[in-house]
Amino acid sequence: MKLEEFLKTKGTDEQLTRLIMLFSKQAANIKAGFLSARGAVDTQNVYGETQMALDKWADEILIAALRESKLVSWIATEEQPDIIEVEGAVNPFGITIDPLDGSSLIDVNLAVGTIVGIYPGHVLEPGNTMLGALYILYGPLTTLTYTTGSGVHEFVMGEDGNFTLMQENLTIPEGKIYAPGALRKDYLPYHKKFIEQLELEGYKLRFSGSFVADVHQILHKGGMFTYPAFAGNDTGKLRLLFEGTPMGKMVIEAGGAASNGKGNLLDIKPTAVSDRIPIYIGGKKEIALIESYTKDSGT
Ligand code: AFP
Repeated sequence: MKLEEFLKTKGTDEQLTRLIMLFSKQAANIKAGFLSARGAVDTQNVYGETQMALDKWADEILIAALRESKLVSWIATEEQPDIIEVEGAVNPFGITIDPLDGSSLIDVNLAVGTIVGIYPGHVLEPGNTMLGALYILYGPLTTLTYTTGSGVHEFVMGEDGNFTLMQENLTIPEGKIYAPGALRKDYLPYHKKFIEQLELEGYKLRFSGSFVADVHQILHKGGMFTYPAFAGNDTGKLRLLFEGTPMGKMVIEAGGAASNGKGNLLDIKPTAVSDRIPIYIGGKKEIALIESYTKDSGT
C-alpha cells in the first residue's frame, strides 16, 4: 500500500498527512543531491562544526518546500541559528529538522538520514506534546518511518520516488546490540558500570557515527543506543530537539524507552534550539537499568 493511502486508511489528520507527504516527496530530491553536492564548504553551523555541502543542500530544499507549502508556522533546523517563522502559514504546527544526521559519513558512503519532529505549536516544548515524528534513512534502500501516536510504520521508496508499506506497527524486540557514543576513558562511574553490565550479558557493539542509522537498527533488532554525559561534559554531544526527542518519540511509540539517564527524555522542556542532552534510547529493560544506576550514584 502506498504511503498516502495508508495515512488515509489510518484516519490521519489531513494537514499532518500533507506534511508527511511533503517530506516523502523531498527524499528523492535529497538523494539526487548525493551525486551533485559532495565535499565540504567552509561555512560553520551554530555548533561551530564545518557543514558538508550536502547538509546545506538538504537544509535548503526542505526549508524552501516548507515555506512554499505554508503547512507549518515554525521551522527549527540543526543548520540554522534561529527558528524560522513562516508568513501566512495555514497551520500552527512547529517542526524540527536534522536535515542530514550522520553527515561525517557521507564521504564514505554509509547510511545517513533526515530526522523530523512535529509539534502542535512552537517547538520549544517537551517532546510529549509532539503530534508525531518521522525519519528518512538513506541506506541501500531509502526508507521512511513515521509515527503520529498510533503505531510506528515503515515504508520503502521505489524507483518512481513513491513510498510503499514495508512494515506496519513496528515494535522494538528484545535484543543484544549496544551503540555507545563517547570515549571509554571519559565514562562517568555509573555509565561505566552500565556498559560493563551490558558487555557481561553479551551485548554486541554496533556504533556507526550516524545516530539515526544506529537507532533504526535498534528499533528492528533490540538493544540500546547511548551518547552519555562524560568527563568534562555534562550534556553529552547530541541535540535534544533535533535528535533525542524525535527518535525518542519513535522508539517509545514502538514499545521502548528514551531517557537522559534519569527520566523520560520527552518530559524535558528545551531552553534553546541548541540544547544538548545525555541520551539513552532503546529497550525498556536497558533504560530501566541505566536509570537505576544513575539513581544509585546520586547523580
Ligand atoms: P553529524 O550530523 O554532525 O554527522 O553528527 C552525528 C552525530 O550527531 C550522531 O549522528 C552520531 O551518533 C554522533 O554525532 C557521533 O559522534 P562521535 O563522532 O563523537 O562518535
